[in-house]
Parts: sequence; C-alpha cells; structure tokens
Amino acid sequence: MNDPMKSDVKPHEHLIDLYRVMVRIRRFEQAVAQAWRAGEVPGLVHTSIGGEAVAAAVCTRLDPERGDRITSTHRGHGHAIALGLDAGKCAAEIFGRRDGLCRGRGGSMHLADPQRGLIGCNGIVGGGVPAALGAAFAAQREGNRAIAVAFFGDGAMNQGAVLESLNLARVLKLPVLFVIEDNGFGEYTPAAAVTAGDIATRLAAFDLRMESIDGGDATGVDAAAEALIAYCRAGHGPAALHARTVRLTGHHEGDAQAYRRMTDDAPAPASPGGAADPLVRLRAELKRECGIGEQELDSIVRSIDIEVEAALRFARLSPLPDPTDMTVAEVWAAPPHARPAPSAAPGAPEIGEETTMAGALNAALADAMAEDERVFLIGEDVRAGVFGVTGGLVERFGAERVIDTPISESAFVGLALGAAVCGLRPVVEVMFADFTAVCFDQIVNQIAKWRFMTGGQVSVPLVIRAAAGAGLRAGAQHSQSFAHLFASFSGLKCAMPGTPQDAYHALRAAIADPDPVIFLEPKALYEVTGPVVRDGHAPSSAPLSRHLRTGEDLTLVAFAGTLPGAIEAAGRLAREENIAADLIAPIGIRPFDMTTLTRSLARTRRLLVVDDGSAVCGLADHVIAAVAKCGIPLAAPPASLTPPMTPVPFSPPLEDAWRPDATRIFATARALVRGETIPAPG
Ligand SMILES: Cc1ncc(C[n+]2csc(CCOP(=O)(O)OP(=O)(O)O)c2C)c(N)n1
Repeated sequence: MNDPMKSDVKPHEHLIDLYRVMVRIRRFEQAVAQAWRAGEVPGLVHTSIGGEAVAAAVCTRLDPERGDRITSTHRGHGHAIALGLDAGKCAAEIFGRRDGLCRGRGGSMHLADPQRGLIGCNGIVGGGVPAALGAAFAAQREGNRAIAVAFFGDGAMNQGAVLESLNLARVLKLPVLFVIEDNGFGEYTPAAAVTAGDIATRLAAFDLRMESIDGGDATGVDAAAEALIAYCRAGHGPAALHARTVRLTGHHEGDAQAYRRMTDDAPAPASPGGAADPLVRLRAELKRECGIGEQELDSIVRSIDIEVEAALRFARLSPLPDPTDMTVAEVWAAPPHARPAPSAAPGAPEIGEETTMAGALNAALADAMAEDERVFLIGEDVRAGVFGVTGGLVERFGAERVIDTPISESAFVGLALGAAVCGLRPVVEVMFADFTAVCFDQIVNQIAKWRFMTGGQVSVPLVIRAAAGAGLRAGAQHSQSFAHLFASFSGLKCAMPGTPQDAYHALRAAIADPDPVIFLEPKALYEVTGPVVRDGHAPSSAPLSRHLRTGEDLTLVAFAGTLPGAIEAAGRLAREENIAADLIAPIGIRPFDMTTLTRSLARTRRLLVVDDGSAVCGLADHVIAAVAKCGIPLAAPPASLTPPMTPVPFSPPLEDAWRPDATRIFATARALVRGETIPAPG
C-alpha cells in the first residue's frame, strides 16, 4: 500500500488503497462464507463483514519488517489479509489444509504468521491481548520504535486479562495500541445488556491516549489510526482506538440470529450493501470527494475477485494434512527424547559451596542473566525478592531486567508469552503455584499451545517459577504445587527439584530451554542447604533425576517436598530393618526420567512412590501406571504414599499429619518389603 506519510502519495490515492484492502477483506470473507455454506470449511468461521475499515486502516500502517506485531481474535481473517499475509495460505488454513499458514493445526480462529507480523489469533475471548504487551515490551527493549497492536471486541472489555493488560501496559508505558472493535454484540448478547458504563469512559480511566470513533467511517478510522500509531511509536506509551462498528452478519456463519428478537438492546440490523456498510460509505466518499468513477471502483473489485478466486483455488487444491505427519514431538522445539540417558549409578559427589536452595536459585538466575542479555525477570515483588530467590538482582541487572508488576497474573504471564515469541527469554515469577489458577488460560491455552497452533512457526522459551507445596503453615491456598496438572498439558515441560544443586542445574537448563517450563520450587526446602557447583547445563544434558542412594530391596521415588522425609526413612530402613532402599529424587516431572527408574526396578522389583501432591490422578498414580506399562515383573504390587484428598490444612499438627513424613514412609516401605497390606491412599 502507498504510504500516505510520503509527500508523493496523493490523499485520494491513499483512500483508494484503503478501499482496495477493504474490498480484499470483504470478498475474501464472502468467498470463505460461501465455501462454508457449501460444506467445504470445517468448524466455525467468524467473518468481520462490516468491520473492514478498522482492520484496513490499522494494519496497513504497520511495518512488520521494523518489528510491528499484532494479536487478533476469533474474528481475525480481516487483520491477516490487511497485514498482507498470503491469502491462499490463509484460505488453506481455514479449509484445514496442509499448505495453510499453520499446516492445518490452527484453523480459522488461529491464523498466524509471526514473521509477517501476526503473532496469532485466538479462540479465547481476550486471551491474546497480554501477548501483545510482550511484543510491545520486546520492541521497547529493542528501541526500534516498533509497536504492537491488540485487536479485541467489546465482549473482551469485560475480561480480566484485558483489563489487567490495559493497566500493565500503562504502568510499563508500553508501545501498544489496543483496538476495540465494538460491534455491539458479544456472540448472541448485546454488549449494552452486559456492560456497565460505556467502553470509552472505561478506557479513559486507564490514563492512556484514546479515541472513540465511528468505525464505519474509513477516513475517520484512518486518521485516528495514524495519530494513535504515531503516538505509540514516539514512545509515549499505550493508546486505545475504540471503533464502533456494525456486524453485517451473524456471530458466525450459519447464525440465524433468532436471539435478536429476544432483546431491545440489540443494535439495529444492517446488511452488506446497505447504508451502514463501510464499503458503501467509502465508495460514495471516493466518488463524491475524489471524483473517482464507478468504472474505476468496479475494476478494483473485479481484480480483487480474481485474486480471491486464486486464493481459494489454492486452498481447494492443497491436500488435507496427513495424520501420520503429526507427531507428539512437534509441540516442542526441543523434544525431550533427544536427551541422552542418564548414568545408572549415583554420580561422584560434587564439591561446591554450601548454599540454601533459595541461594542456589538466586545464583542460577544471576548466572543466566549475566550470560544472556535476553533473560529478564518479571512478577510481583521480584525486586524485593519473596523467599530471597530474586533478592539483589535488581541492583546488579537494573530495573529494566527485574520488573515488578501489578497483581495481574494473566497480564504478566501473557506478556512473557509475547516477549518469548519475539525473541526474549522471560523468567516469570508467580509467587505461589496456587496463583497459577488465576492465569490458567495464559498457561494452558496460550503458552502451552502457541507453538502447536502456529504449526511450529515459533518457539516459546520462557520459564514460570513458582513456590510450591506444603510445609510452611500457609494454608489451603498457598500450599499446592499442581505439578500433576502441568505435566498433563502437551507443550509444557515441568521441573520440581529437591536439592540446591538440582535446583541450580534445573533452573539454568529451564532458562536455556527453547520450550516453556513450569519450574516448581518446593518452598519447604528453600532453606535446606547443600553443596552447589555453578556450572551451566544445556537443557539436553541437565539431569532429570538424582539417584541418592543405592539399594536392592525396593525403589523409593520421592518427589521434591517429600525428599527430606524419604532420606531419613531410607537411613532408618537400613539401620533398623536391614532394608536397602534405592532412592530416586525426580527433578523432571515432564519429561520424567523413566530410564533410571526402570533400571532400578529391574534390580529391586518393588516400588514405593511418595508425593505430597494429589492422591488421585497425581504424580504417584502416573509413575505407577507408566511402570505397569513397561512390563517389568514386580515382586509386590506397586505402592504410593500421598496426602489424603483434602485441601492442605493450616494448623501445624493437621498439616504435619497431612504430609507424608519419614515415619510413614518408613512404615510403608517396610510393609511393602515384608509383603504386608498397604493402606490405599485416601
Ligand atoms: C473465554 C471465552 N468465553 C466465551 C467464549 C465464547 N465466545 C466466542 S466469541 C464470543 C463473543 C465475543 O464478543 P466480542 O469480544 O465482542 O467479539 P465479537 O465476537 O463481537 O467480534 C464468545 C462469548 C470464548 N471463546 N472464550
């Protein structure tokens, strides 16, 4: 498109360009809708018919080569086309074909072409907005005057992640433009019926530059987009464009809109070609103000129809993806099976400085930050350092790399996603693992799936650290680890070390990993000391488990928080019962070191797994199921020792009774070796 900021571009030429892009979006989406009605397009399609002026005015002013990036929504075709993405590949993705932008992994709601500026569309209302902050953060760090744009609808204005993002963007003065495409509907419900106050006033409360405009007036949108993009580029901070648009179709193709009759709040119905249609309005303006003839405008439409036909032909001719080409490994940039098997025997004791686990983690962060400029820390109170893990780092690395946030987990975890996709290496602190529940969408729907949904176009190298587990009298909402949950989401890796040395190595490896790692720090062990050697570890060679003690009578697997009790129990078993336990402390939860475990079981043929997470569908169940599938003949049924299925209680005697301790590990292991009955976990 011509750049209207260059003096040789006549204003009316710019308007014709705008018209051309709007027509391209319209004709593309009408062709897709027709294909959907003909049964050629699987799933749902949400077209943006009526909203073309906003997509065209904003996206054509962006410069992906400079580093401008956008995130979009379930209604993202228009943004993709306006950015200049290959229409054939867009169509092929919508058709679920092999040559689609995302190789058929994403579909209509997940178009993405990060190299050309579209980091990703989103099926979760409001879910992509925090990632735009990350792209803006990366641009701010780069200092290249690039910006990020987050598109979303009026419905998303009621989502926590969006409201958090508006605040965080303002606090960090990020170059991000929020574009609210207010079509008056959130799916089948009029926005007016479910939105307190008005959107423009709400936006203004965030103290950012804001314009609220008629989104069907292409020239008006264009002028506002120009001003707001320039504002963001100049480094003044975020801006918002509130564009009131019309939805000229249903929420999705095939939506009969019967709900319109049930409410008085619904905006008046309008249809393509009618007076409210932004294309009709711009066409009239081009004729009236610029003297452009009907014929010239018609010929633009005809030439675009030829382009669109070619795009859809490309999609139709593209083969369907071959299911045998889709592998589990593609969710990761570095599939775990590439890792060499660890040694069978306990390694030689490392001689390092005696350090607490908190100190070892602090050292790992400091060493990683010193080694790699891209690494930065973000989270609540990270400058002060909760539990002492991040203390002192701001003095050494500066406030630009150690960033305190508002209490907005969705926004800052999502920011990390966008920053990682744009080449940085974020280490996010979610203060307590329990709080991941408030940003679960960002972790499991966004971070975990982004690589896969984009067909492998990006990797997501970020770490989410969290204090985990019971033992500090912190009560039911500050004592969980959720390790078993994180292990169950494809696309995530998860580690939970139990010694200072393992904590150091595992955190260095997690930061160097090209994939997202949930790093759980057993908070009851923060003050436990041990020798720590500060040598970096490539993610492919960092140990996945520690073999702490060799024995022939049973294999004792103790997950991090239970490790001190297991070490004590193993000592007592040897001294008092002459029972030799082979003690394994897993470090990796996903990937998990099955090699060390199966080698051990081949000798001991008895298994006890101890965990302070969930008794049902938890880590112990998972390990036992995995062992069962290996077919190793066992001398006794495998056993687990886990807490009862209650929340973690507060009062010390209750919490102590709740956690698997040395006494119970000892008794359970002894019963297992003696062939006595072992009580089932509660
Ligand atoms: C978190 C979440 N809740 C609900 C939905 C179902 N849903 C899909 S689109 C939509 C309406 C969104 O409204 P708005 O943000 O105004 O965007 P529009 O569809 O109008 O473009 C809803 C409720 C969803 N996808 N994600």
